[in-house]
Amino acid sequence: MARATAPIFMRKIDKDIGLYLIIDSGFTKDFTGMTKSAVDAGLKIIQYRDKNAGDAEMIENAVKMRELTQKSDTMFIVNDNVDVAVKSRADGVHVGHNDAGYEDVRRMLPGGIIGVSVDNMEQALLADKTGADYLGVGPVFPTATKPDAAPPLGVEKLAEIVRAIAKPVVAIGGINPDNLQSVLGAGVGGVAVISAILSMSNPAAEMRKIVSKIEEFRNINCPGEK
Ligand code: TZP
Ligand code: MG
Repeated sequence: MARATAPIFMRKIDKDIGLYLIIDSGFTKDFTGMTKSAVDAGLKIIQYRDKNAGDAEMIENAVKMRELTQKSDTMFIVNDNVDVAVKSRADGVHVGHNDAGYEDVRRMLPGGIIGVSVDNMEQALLADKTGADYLGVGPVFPTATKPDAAPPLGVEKLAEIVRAIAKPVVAIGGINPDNLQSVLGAGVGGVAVISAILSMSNPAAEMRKIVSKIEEFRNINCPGEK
């Protein structure tokens, strides 16, 4: 269902995130096509991740992605670059646990959603205490997408973090339709995916497949919760 008016910086994140698609410039340049597919698939969040473009190019792409998500229920998050998030009027920004203090990010993006990447319990507790709105935890499994990522933490440690943190947790790293169930079993609210969607010949079909697998899992394991 489309929102009548989606106030900028007023969307709140709830725990049931489902598939969180990261549209990464290392895999696609079709930012608008992927955004449209994500909106059509009913995703609650997408993220624009671009490690190569300069600010001007990122802003240009982000503004288009913002426009396509604005009147939908899909929230739009920018990776790393708070300035791009502000200028594109994104719903929020996703930063690393050792990026500039979230206080500064909060000041630049008042009311915006701040996601923080963590790879262990200590970082998770700190990010929770210092005001992250949701945590990205991973890599859960080995992944070639982020060569400088920490060693994979596995689903057991992921589950421990989920139990310790009241905020929404999104798992990331090497997640695909085959291992999805084990990640959901750890109790996460969302699963962030890059390569298992964007490297496929039909990314839209892959999005729908993962969305329906998540729904199937929830119907079996959390009946009555909607
Ligand atoms: N942070 C931790 S792992 C990762 C990021 C950005 C990459 C996830 O990509 P993929 O292709 O879904 O493993
Ligand atoms: Mg980062």
